[in-house]
Amino acid sequence: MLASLAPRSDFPLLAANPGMHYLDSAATSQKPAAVLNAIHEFYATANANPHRGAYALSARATDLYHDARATVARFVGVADSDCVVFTRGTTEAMNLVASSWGRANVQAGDEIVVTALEHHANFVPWQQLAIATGATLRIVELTPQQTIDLEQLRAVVTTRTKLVAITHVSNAVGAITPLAEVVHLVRARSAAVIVVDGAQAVPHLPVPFDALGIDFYAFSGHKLLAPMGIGCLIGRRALLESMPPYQFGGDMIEWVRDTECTWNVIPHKFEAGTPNAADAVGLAAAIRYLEALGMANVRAHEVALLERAEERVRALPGVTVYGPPPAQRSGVLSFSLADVHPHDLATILDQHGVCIRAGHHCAQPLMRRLGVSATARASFYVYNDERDVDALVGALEAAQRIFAAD
Ligand code: C6P
Repeated sequence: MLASLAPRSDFPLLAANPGMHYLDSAATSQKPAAVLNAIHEFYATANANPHRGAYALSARATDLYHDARATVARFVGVADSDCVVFTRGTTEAMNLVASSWGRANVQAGDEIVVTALEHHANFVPWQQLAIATGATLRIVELTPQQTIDLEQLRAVVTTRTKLVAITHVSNAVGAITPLAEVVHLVRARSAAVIVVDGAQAVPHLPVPFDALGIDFYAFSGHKLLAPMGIGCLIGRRALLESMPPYQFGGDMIEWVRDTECTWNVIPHKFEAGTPNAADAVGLAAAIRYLEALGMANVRAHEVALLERAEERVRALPGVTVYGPPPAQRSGVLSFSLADVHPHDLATILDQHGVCIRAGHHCAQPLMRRLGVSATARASFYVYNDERDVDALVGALEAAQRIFAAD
């Protein structure tokens, strides 16, 4: 019996629901008490508006916010913590780059490269930027195992390419992109800026931003045990410094004159308004929790669970599993069951206490290429164990019996 990596008792929601098999961590993860307590502690002992007060309480809030940024920088391999911009999540980070860097640098005749594997958050901002600027959107197709076709990428990237937007890990099928190869290939052909969607990677894999040599990287806290509403854009200093602000208001200015403004330094230039300091502190607590587990252990645990789940799910009649083999995926098992609509399947599984996501997973370009409108997706994380796999398989068998009787 494969035990969970993190004790279920660390997670109040799971502890309160012993019969629940939560297999939807790719949508959002459950939160350990350590994270909930850190947020409570911020409001109970340090609540003041960061960067605004001359009094000690405000200085404490500012310090905690600053420490949270330093913790993120350490976790994702960024030496210069000023290059970490807090956002609401991956979606806002991508929109920031598209609106700020994109509007300032992309024009008619340029090309923007995306892939057919992208979540809408890393597809629609670039599609809309292309429409607004007259640039051409080029879409890299996939291999039969739903990984990015690197030969296609090689063919599509040229000196006209201004930006390449690519996912580190697919949310819909879990495929991991070999980023080092992508960077090598893009750099050899163009001066394009490389933007990476790390929403499904940072919770599961060690991510060394500086060593990867990419330009922008985005992720969401809520998928790595942290609260919703906090995430990050990481960028190279020179790029961030060259970019115009994305939103205007408090904290992002240096001087405001009647007819013009000058801007604060990075990262503040991109953090207009009162920051989400409490959730940044929660994100730092989540990172410390994951660091204590060890990211190599997190990865090994997920692969072990995924291999067991996949072997047993594949053995069921009428099952199609999407994506490459488990060793090339994060903790995602995306599948369909003969003629059963994934939404019906998810509803039956819910009656057995098994929570999975069914739908297009905000990846409609991929679904179109798969020739389906939706898939069922089970996703594993540190609190899952083999009993969750047993429950998933048992519930799928029950669903098959119901549909066979119809
Ligand atoms: N994917 C899923 O169930 P936000 O909503 O900004 O935190 O993250 C958006 C996002 C961007 N990229 C990838 C690869 C993602 O997986 C997500 C969020 C969830 O797959 C909700 S649609």
